[in-house]
Amino acid sequence: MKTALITGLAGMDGSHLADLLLEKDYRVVGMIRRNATRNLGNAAHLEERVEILEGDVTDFASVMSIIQITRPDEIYNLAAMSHVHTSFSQPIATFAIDTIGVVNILESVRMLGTTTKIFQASTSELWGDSPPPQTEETVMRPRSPYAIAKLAAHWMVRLYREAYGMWCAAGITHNHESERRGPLFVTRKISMGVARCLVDPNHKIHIGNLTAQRDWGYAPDYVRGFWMMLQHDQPTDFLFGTNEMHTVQEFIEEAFDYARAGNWRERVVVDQNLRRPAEVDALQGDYTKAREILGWEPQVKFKELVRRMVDHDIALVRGGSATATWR
Ligand code: F7E
Repeated sequence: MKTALITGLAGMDGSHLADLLLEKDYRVVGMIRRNATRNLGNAAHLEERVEILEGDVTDFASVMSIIQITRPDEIYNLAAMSHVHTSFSQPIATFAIDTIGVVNILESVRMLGTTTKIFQASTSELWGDSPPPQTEETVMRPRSPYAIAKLAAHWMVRLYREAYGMWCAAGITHNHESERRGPLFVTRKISMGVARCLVDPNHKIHIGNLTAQRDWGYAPDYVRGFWMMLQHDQPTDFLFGTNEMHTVQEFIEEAFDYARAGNWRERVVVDQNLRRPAEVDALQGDYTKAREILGWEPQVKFKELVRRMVDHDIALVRGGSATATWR
């Protein structure tokens, strides 16, 4: 039985990955941040099936001791401050979590001298304003504290691979979403907002900009790619995307059409306060390398993704458990 250590277990990707690895008969250890109250977030349904250890990626001692105690075959570093807009107001915390976090893992494994394979979650935000479509070779021109912190982490992983021959690699993921997505990301904001519009004639959805273009895929497809990367014999970085690009407005239109929620223009308010100090306009991931080397393909594309998220949130609203106003 293989052991996997997942940092960020309670997040969207962490919980989907744990679901996958449990199906594959892994022993799954999840690291979650210390808190006065235990909050497993998206991983609440896994409480009985995974080992939960409290620790923080920014704290070298806890990272080192968790790796030493659990002796994982594979580490998936998914813990991050992942909200790009927030990174502008919290650049230092973002650097601590998103850069130092992976260095703590790399250093621990290097010092322990184990053969542990390490997966690092890199991001399409690394490409910033490099024009689409992007590939692994596209020049990286990051445009947020989040992206710059992740870029440093990305290069650290590469450095440890080249300098010390360690098995570590990054998955450079374009936007990926699911029914478990946090409500402050634009897709979930829209799917929850549309569901709310069906039951509340006065509800408005506040959106920062309608024209940004993203390559939106389905998170369970992407975590399958992370696992496939670590089963490959060579450590090398892979891009995960769907090679499609849609505007925020298209996501809104698709969601309103599918939910039959009426004219979206009467419900969406463009709110300048939600604009970022610097925006990344267009991201589209050419995933040829992952397809050719790993045999990876995204199963769920744009329309199906929108439908799944909207269906889920309509069910939540109708069940009465999603009554908050999301902004
Ligand atoms: O924004 C625009 C926003 O916050 C998508 C993270 O997982 O993917 C995610 O980062 C786009 C941007 O995701 C609102 O300006 C308009 O252009 O859903 P998002 P993100 O910033 O692309 C990458 C790959 C990651 O690595 C990140 O960790 O939508 N947008 N109006 C808005 N975005 C938000 N959140 N809220 C708005 O009202």
